[in-house]
Amino acid sequence: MFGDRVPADVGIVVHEGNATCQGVVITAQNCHHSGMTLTDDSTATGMDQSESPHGTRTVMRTCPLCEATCGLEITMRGDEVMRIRGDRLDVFSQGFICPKGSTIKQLDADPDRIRVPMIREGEVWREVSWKEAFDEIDRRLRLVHDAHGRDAVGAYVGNPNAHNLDALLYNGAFLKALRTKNVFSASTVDQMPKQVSAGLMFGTVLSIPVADIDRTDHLMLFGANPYESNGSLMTAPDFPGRLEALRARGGRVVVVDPRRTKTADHADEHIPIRPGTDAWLLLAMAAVLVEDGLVDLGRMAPWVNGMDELRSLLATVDLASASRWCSVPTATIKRLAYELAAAPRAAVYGRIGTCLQEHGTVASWLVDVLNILTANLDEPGGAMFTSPATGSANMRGKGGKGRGVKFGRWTSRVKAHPEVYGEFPVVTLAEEITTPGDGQIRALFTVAGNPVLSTPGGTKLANALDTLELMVSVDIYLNETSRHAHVLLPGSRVLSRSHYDVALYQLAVRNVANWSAPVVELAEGELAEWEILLRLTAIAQGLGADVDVVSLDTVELRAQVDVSVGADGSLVQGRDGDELMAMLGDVPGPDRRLDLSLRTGPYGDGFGTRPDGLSLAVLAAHPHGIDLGPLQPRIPDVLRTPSAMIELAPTTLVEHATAMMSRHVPDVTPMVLVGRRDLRSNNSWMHNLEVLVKGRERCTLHVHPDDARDLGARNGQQIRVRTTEGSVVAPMEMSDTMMRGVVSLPHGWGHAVQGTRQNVAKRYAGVNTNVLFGTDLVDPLSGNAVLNGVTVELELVTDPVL
Ligand SMILES: Nc1nc2c(c(=O)[nH]1)N[C@H]1C(S)=C(S)[C@@H](COP(=O)(O)OP(=O)(O)OC[C@H]3O[C@@H](n4cnc5c(=O)[nH]c(N)nc54)[C@H](O)[C@@H]3O)O[C@H]1N2
Ligand SMILES: Nc1nc2c(c(=O)[nH]1)N[C@H]1C(S)=C(S)[C@@H](COP(=O)(O)OP(=O)(O)OC[C@H]3O[C@@H](n4cnc5c(=O)[nH]c(N)nc54)[C@H](O)[C@@H]3O)O[C@H]1N2
Ligand code: SF4
Ligand SMILES: [Mo]
Repeated sequence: MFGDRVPADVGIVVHEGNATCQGVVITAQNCHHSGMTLTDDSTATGMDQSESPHGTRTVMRTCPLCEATCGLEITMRGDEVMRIRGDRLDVFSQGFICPKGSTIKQLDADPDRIRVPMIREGEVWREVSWKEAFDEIDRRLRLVHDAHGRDAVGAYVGNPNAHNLDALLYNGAFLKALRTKNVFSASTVDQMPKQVSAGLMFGTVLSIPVADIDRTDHLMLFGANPYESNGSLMTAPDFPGRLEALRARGGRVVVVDPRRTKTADHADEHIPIRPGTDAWLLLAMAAVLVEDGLVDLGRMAPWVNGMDELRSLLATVDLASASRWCSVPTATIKRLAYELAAAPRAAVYGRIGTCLQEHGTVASWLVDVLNILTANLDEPGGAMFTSPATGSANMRGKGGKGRGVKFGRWTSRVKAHPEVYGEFPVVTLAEEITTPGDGQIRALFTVAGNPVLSTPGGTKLANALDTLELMVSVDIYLNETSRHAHVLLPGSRVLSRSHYDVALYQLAVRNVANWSAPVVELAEGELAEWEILLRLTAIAQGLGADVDVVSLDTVELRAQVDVSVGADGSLVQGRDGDELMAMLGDVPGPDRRLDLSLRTGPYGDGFGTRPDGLSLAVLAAHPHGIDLGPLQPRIPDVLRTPSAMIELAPTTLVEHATAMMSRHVPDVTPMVLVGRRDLRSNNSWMHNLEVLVKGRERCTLHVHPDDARDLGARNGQQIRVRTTEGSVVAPMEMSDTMMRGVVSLPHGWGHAVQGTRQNVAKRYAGVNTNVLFGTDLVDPLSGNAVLNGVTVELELVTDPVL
């Protein structure tokens, strides 16, 4: 049955003629690019690489581990990774690499990585064939569907999906095939607030302006620490180097964070802020701009809707109480506003610190309000929209106007959370599993996610997972979440996949395109991740476990071709679908889908109508990527709002901000907890690599020295952190980087759990900070969990047993 598997490494036919194309002129319908810079290099790609005398070969590959999309130069001997270093010729990252980039070698070789499908019976895992695994899923899913209907099946999609071409191109169909309302993802413990504010203001889910970091004079970062995270919702390889260059050319960097982070240490100014109060600071700054006549809408003036509503809101802002909320002096607030207005080119950027809080959507909105009020939106050196080569809803069709976004089209069963972009907040997952009634979740798929460690109420969720009639995990580890599965399907080896950052290039600080060929073939018994997902799709559709997925893939591709051919204004409008199918080839998998979207995309070759345009073949001939140039102004074409305007003051946001301001400033400020990231870590899942976790302990509680003194605690002593939801005990690390009254514990730890197969992670277990958070605390506008600024009690643990 599975003999029909075709290795994913033979997909691309490189057309010789394209290999030397230079200075391609773009005639994209909604962008004004001058041309592509091609670093032409015929030391070709992936599998085609010629062997050296030592039997090694060197291949280029984009790192799939974080959002920075660094180019890697990988030396292989046969099937084995010998060495990984930064690709100095990569058009975007130019050789930059962080300590994680090279650990794909260790990840690939990790003996704990799951390679064979497994079925769990009680506590015992049995290795099975793919056929048995899919048959078992099909059988049990049918039982659940027949007895309880479609909504009895849920799905949780985790972060690595955003870095995996197979998942990016095949998950959507799988989720759709499930025909369930119960879809959850890591987005609601991450960036959902920004997606909501961007959707409301500009009309699509990823119309998120990024700071034009390479040209700006003044950058304000709220709740982001790119020196550790390498950036997020802003794809900028070597973010630290770009910040340093900004300062070297005389620019200014200001960091707003309750902790004096490494990024703050390298900035011109650090503004400590009380966690969860960014919305007050941002509102106050906007109010100063209006009050003092500093507003300049610049080129945006004709495109801005809602200035009067915004003015009315800002007129109610009381600077003094805003200052008391956020602990930033009024004089500083004023100065920050004046500096922002005075800088020739400035950008405000907010990230996880501004999202994982009750006012996350309002804060995310206000970040862009400041960009607009200071004439920095859509201007070089300001906050700009990327023009990616593929995948972007704001590059498709006729620009300037659209349907906009709608939320709350349906609500969750137990707590009536509104749907946002088709998903429910993950905080509600456990109760949707445990609360009896119609629509109760009885089967769950997790795809590359570890919600037991990553989402609030981890213990509750773990217990809930044990009550499921069917749980299927597609994962590379048997970990804190997948150990609850009945069937574990191993995700494929990273190096066996091709790679293209369909998602992250939509938020890049330059327009770039880079495709990586698979480096190794799938071994006997391995299945490509796209094929796993497609087979699950077929099962969910009721087609059974034995479907010919290759034919199914072709049918789906044909449907996509037909959409393109039928679309008004498409580059291939009216063309013969058979002809395009023939040009896409007959090798199934993500590459021909990508090829279709590249060729019909804004820089595409239109299957011959624009011979100098992009196609997969062109990318294949440019293993270091293609630079499509600096960001370009895109207003009004980028807009997809029904009004054809930028919505500066969406009603729900104004209402939330108004309600927020009616609250009284608390007299006493309790001790609160925030998270943090460490350069050598990656959420919950790279802790099984000794090379990353060895050395000093990372899962420590950072406490300001004065707070430590009040506790009577010395460095290294164990502290119990308690909330109404739970408690953990972690060693204290005294740190004057902390604001007083704020402590910090990283997430993704807590590996001392029975029944997992992560031998290294178990030795560096740490504790799960997410057991401290309740599942009722959300930003109501986005459903995002509140994981920063939560009240905690601290206690020195004197009992040595604990
Ligand atoms: N308290 C607190 N909690 C947080 C955060 C915080 O700041 N504070 N941050 C949140 C954020 S931003 C995020 S994105 C979430 C992440 O939440 P999740 O996505 O749920 O968690 P990860 O730790 O990224 O887990 C990724 C899973 O994918 C698996 N995996 C890795 N590579 C592959 C692959 O190639 N194929 C397959 N099939 N599986 C793979 C890993 O083994 C792991 O099980 O955590 C959130 N949780
Ligand atoms: N090394 C490493 N890199 C990663 C990851 C990782 O786990 N490790 N995860 C990746 C993922 S999934 C994501 S989403 C990105 C996240 O990327 P970033 O957003 O840069 O993430 P952090 O480094 O957690 O920085 C968030 C900062 O917000 C601060 N903060 C907390 N609460 C508040 C608040 O209320 N207001 C303000 N202003 N600041 C606050 C914290 O102190 C912290 O310094 O990183 C990605 N990159
Ligand atoms: S910064 Fe991110 S993309 Fe770059 S090497 Fe490190 S993990 Fe990979
Ligand atoms: Mo994230």
